[in-house]
Amino acid sequence: MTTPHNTIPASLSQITLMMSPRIRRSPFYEATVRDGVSHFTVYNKMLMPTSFGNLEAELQRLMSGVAMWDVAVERQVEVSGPDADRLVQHLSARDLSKMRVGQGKYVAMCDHQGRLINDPVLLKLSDRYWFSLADSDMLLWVRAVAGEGNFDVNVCEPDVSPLAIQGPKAEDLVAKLFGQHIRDIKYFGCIETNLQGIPLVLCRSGWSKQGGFELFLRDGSKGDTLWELVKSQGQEYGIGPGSPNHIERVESGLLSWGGDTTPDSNPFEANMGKYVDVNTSVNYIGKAALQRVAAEGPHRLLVGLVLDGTAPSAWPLVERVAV
Ligand code: THG
Repeated sequence: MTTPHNTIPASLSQITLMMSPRIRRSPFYEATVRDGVSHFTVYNKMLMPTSFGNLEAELQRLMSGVAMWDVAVERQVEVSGPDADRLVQHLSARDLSKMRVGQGKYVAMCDHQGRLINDPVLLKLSDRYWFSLADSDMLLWVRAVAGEGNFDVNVCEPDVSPLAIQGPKAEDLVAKLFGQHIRDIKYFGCIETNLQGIPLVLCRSGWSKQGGFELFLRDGSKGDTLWELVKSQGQEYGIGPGSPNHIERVESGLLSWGGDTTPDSNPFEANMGKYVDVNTSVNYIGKAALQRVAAEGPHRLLVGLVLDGTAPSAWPLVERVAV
């Protein structure tokens, strides 16, 4: 794996030079710099840590301990108001008629030709929905669709920033922070709560298959406090900083929209077919096109390959390139 071309050198002076509203900082940014972030990428026009300088240790923590990730780049598009249910269904290629408050669902958002334009986790809260997005400009899309269809809704990007706690020891840490009741939260289940007065939504989710939760911080001014709280309570479990890990997610078969997909991919090609409902009475954008793809079968398919053999130990995980 070579260093991606959009990786930014971690020296603070170089980062500061690049700062503008075009590249936003996460509420956890200062904390990640203090904790030694070495690489960033840009996702949803925001800096996302991609390494803290030791990918082997970061993978090890994820697989056998617990890791904390600044994933504030998973921006939310919030939909509320009288027509929220109807608009959210119209935007999602999945039957949401049985979705209850406190549930999350992985949904394909498609355009009218059935192209996959985002693959968010959709959360249904007591009075609003959040599309927790992958890396594409969905605020524009959702507002345009709402406006063109005269939906009576409010659509915004709220001050919400997820912090992921992932790994086999994540549940113990989250139970220590919030109480034993969190062990009953089902996969993608979410509750509106707080941690020492910091407002957040706690969800059993995260972009790994090692188990864990995401803390959706609802007040960006508390990012530093939340980071330090999780870090200090996690010491006994050996917590350390990390980031969405591409070794683990490839081995676990988790989709990276824009990484594994092209602008023309449909959800069947991307192995999201099991989350797409074509035989349903509900209507949504792209349904007719997706019914055609489902009937014909996809023309190409994203597959995983297992390379059988041992890599020479001299192969570095990351190759440094001059910038
Ligand atoms: N959490 C939150 N927001 C996110 C992500 C996240 N936004 C960006 C990105 N990740 C969205 N993409 C995915 C891709 C896969 C999964 C979640 C979000 C995922 N998939 C499982 C699978 O495919 O096996 C489970 C799906 C299911 O069983 O319903 O978890 O991680 N907040």
